[in-house]
Amino acid sequence: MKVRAAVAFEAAKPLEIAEVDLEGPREGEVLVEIKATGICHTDEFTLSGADPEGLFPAVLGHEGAGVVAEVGPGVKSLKTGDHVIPLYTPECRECPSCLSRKTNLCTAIRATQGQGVMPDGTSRFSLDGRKLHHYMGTSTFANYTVLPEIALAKIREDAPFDKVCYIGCGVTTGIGAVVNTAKVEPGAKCVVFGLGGIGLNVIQGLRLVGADMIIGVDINPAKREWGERFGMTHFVNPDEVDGDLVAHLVNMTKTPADQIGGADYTFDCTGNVAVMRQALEACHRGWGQSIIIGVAPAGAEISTRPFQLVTGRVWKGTAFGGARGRTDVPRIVDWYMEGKIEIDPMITHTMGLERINEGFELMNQGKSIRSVVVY
Ligand code: NAD
Ligand code: 022
Ligand code: ZN
Repeated sequence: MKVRAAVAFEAAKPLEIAEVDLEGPREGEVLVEIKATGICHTDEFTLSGADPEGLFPAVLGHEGAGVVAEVGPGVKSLKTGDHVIPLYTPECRECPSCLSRKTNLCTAIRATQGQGVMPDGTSRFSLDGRKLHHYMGTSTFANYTVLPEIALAKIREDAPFDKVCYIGCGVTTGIGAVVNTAKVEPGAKCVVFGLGGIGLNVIQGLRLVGADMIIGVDINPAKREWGERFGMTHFVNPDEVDGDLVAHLVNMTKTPADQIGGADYTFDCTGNVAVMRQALEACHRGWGQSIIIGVAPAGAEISTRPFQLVTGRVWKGTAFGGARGRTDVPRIVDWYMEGKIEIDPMITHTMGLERINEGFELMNQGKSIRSVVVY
């Protein structure tokens, strides 16, 4: 069939809207009509050419929501008309990783997903007979896409596509980092570095679980208001701190009863390795945990003195908020529909596919929290 897609033909060039060919679903695959998709940093990371594993030409996009249009042979858990969110971290429930219950990083289709093809090694997308690569197993920058059944979460039908698409990456990553990875308890003192589309979701996750102190750190003063909107209790602009930022944060968390100070949990939502070090070192001696969410530039390294870990601070990372997509994503959609979490105010821009490059510009200039393309 002919579908409308924003195609990344080569690195560092704008996306081009084109009519491309999409083959129907094969064994275990599902054709989905994408209704809306968010634009996220990883799409830009790949499009810019900075991603050493980026493949071109490709149909990018990994933050979508839509409706099942057709199921291939052997598909049991989905039917035509079901509402779904694509998962760049699938959940097969059969591989050693899924069975371990210790990680959400399903390995069932990992190799082919990284190679930009379906699990059988071929692509469903082409243009004038030339193969186009899939991206993160999702390719949501097209009004129809094909995915493996295990890479789709079935969601309730009253959820608005133009909002819940954000649950396909940013919302689940931020809230999941709090709930699944850190397992933050009520009363905790927390610091969130970087108040963008991820950090604001960490903040609302911390509010949800009843954290006491939610300190937001951002070099952009406009983020104070944004943080407060979602539950931040204190704001620190590193450029306005006299002296050392880490010492300042540790001081803020001190009490008469605890003169050591430090956060119970910190979150890096910047992708900057210098910030990652600050986030670890702002943790409380003996138990503080720092969660790395930000994706650093290719080849970047983190460092700290081992003493920081010897004295009980813990460094952790998280992919997709540690969420098992088919199990956890429908619950997060419920939380949104029940008013337990907010999404609408974070979607600062909505546009048609023909203006998708403007969405990338807004993100690159730091002018948006989230842009959503509606088909
Ligand atoms: P964003 O650009 O919207 O937000 C980043 C924020 O960090 C901005 O507000 C910026 O002002 C602030 N910042 C930059 N440098 C800073 C510094 N030195 N100190 C304090 N604040 C600083 O980005 P986002 O959409 O929120 O994404 C954040 C990161 O999370 C990215 O690296 C993204 O790739 C990553 N991410 C990871 C996962 C995962 O599964 N691990 C999923 C989604 C996104
Ligand atoms: C999404 N991300 C950043 C912004 N939006 C993002 C990027 C990478 C990962 C997660 C979220 C990630 C962490 C660990 C891995 N990935 C490796 C997983 C594994 O090897 O099992 C990751 C993922 C998908 C892809 C590449 C890296 C891909 O499909 N190309 C989950
Ligand atoms: Zn993303």
